[in-house]
Amino acid sequence: MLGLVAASTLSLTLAACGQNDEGSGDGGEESYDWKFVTEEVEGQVQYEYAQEFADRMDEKSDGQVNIEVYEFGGLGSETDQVEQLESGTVEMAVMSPGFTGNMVNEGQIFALHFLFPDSVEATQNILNESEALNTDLREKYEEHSITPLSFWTEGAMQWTSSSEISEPADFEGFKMRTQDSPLILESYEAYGADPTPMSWSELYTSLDRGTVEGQENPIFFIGDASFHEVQDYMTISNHNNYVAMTTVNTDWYNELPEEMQEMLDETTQEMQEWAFDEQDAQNEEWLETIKNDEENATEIIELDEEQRDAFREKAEPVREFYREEVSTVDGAILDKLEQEIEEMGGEE
Ligand code: 6CS
Repeated sequence: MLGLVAASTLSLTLAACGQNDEGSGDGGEESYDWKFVTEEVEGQVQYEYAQEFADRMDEKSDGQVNIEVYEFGGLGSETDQVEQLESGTVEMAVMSPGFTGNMVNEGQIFALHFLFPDSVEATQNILNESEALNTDLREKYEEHSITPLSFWTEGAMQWTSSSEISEPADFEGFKMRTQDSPLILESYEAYGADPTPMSWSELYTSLDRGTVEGQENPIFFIGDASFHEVQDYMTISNHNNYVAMTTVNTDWYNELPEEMQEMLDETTQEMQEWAFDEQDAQNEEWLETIKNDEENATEIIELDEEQRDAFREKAEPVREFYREEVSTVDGAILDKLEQEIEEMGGEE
């Protein structure tokens, strides 16, 4: 009887780690079945990232680790996925901080416009090296059972719209779709816009019907999700970088055997370069495709520095709002990040 209790306790513990004692790996070794959910679909950066991650883990572990990758949609909305990771229903997720905006206040730091350098490469270096993000912000997420193992860019963000946007006044009363984060709303209110949070699964139809008039995203996503088909303008504003996080459930991760944790960490680090190259190639390719799509002509407006400065000026007070109204540590993480950006900043 005791043996039975002990055995079932062990298998419960193992199941909680996505770990099977029966083992399908070589020589009867333990095997691991993990779920990895993404906010994007096949072909898009997050999904391809997770698939590559799964392949590398499979190879390194000699088939012991089996990661099932989920496209966006199958497991609910982006915020549903945040809850699934938090509760441990899924072990791994690529997550955008915008969808944790109502949970991890400090994570909204990525909503601040004109914070990171203009160069995507310099931004990625900061995401790799920053202690403010990789230590301090990570701890804030861990209070909610979410461990961000890495931060990586999916490219510079641009605006698409049904009317021209080249100066802040063009945003006056403009119905802007955003992710569900109070600071993203604040950022667009600072330009005079009327922001509405919604899942991207509803965005094509909402743009088509005029429920919203514009949105922000990296170019690959604008093209792959066909938003340019239902928009007339794309403004190259580079007002922010789209940052994604590779996240794991904190308790699950902490309870993994050491060698599995190391394999995960090592793969996460290797994938930083892969992700950079993937977004770079996809963003470049989609820019050409959008430019050459004569059936769905999109007017591309490239903002010059003076025009960007006008937006930068309006965006500046949002940092104070973050410090005073959003941050639970009086903006300490932002202060540190600003200093790191200054030190590592790049092109200026
Ligand atoms: O705009 C969005 O909500 C989506 N954009 C990207 C680049 N990835 C997933 C996210 O949900």
